[in-house]
Amino acid sequence: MKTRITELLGIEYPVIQGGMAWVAEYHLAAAVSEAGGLGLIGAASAPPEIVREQIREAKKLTDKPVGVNIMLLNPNAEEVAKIVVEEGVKVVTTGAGNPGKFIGMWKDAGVKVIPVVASVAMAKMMERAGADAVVAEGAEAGGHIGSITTMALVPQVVDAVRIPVVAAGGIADGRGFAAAMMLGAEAVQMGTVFVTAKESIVHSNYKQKVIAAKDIDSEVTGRSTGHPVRCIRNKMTREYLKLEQQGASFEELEHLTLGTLRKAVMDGDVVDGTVMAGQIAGLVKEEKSCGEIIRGTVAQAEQLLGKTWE
Ligand code: TUI
Repeated sequence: MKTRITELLGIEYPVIQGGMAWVAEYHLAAAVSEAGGLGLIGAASAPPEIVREQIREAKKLTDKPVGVNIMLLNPNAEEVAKIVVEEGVKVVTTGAGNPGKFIGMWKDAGVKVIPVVASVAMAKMMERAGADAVVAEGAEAGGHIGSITTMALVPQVVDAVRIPVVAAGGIADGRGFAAAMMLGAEAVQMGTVFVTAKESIVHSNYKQKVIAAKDIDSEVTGRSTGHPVRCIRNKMTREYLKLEQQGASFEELEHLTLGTLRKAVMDGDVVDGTVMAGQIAGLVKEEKSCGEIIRGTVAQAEQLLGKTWE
């Protein structure tokens, strides 16, 4: 299955795993890459030296390319940006901001650059800055999101840039994959479904929360702070939204969520923790291996599309 993305990245299937904070560590990333997709280590807010270790551990598990996602709200983003070059990482994706100031350094080092964008304007800006592709992520996605849906965003980004576009947000099977291809995407990025992967180290309480979620079980917190985050409804989101409605300050709201994603992912506290997941969680019904997820998605899409993207 060839697209400009499989060619660019040297991967078998046009499937990228989201660079999810705490979730996207080296076991998951290596398993996705081994299965023929592109696995990503999510640097999130991890200390830079931990990211270096993660990259080295992933390389012990697979010879295939594993990328790194750099979360640009992280005050250490610049240091992480340099570490990916030092460690010979072949592809970087970015989220939650404008990676413009790092793109030159990465291109000089031969690193492929794929910023995640949530608008046409940002996609065009990234193309001008030298990005190799963009991920157009719709507001169905989990975690930090923009405001436009995948269905509306992807074709508009496809028409606005010449570089290949990866669709993200609301995709968890071959139907979503096929739909993304019909919108003009050349690969998909999936997050939520990989949270529940057998190779994912996420606490089983978190996986079960995603598996049990229905279509309407996510909320968006932080709209008032400028950092909207989609997560599954629980005691934490109820408290957050109540405070937000009462006009709580940015600091108060930040304080409430500090360390709560870690608490859910690592300790399995899905009551007071933050359980980030996309709206497609309702479609995710069981734990599968990364290979089963990727091959199942691609096989279903192939049947639906009759390989029309070749
Ligand atoms: O980055 C993500 N998803 C994330 S990051 C994250 S960690 C976090 N936790 C709490 C609060 C905030 C972040 C959890 N999930 N997805 C990619 C993405 N990027 N979605 C939207 C954007 C985006 C938004 C604005 C990209 C660029 C942008 O540009 C604004 C600017 O700087 O001009």
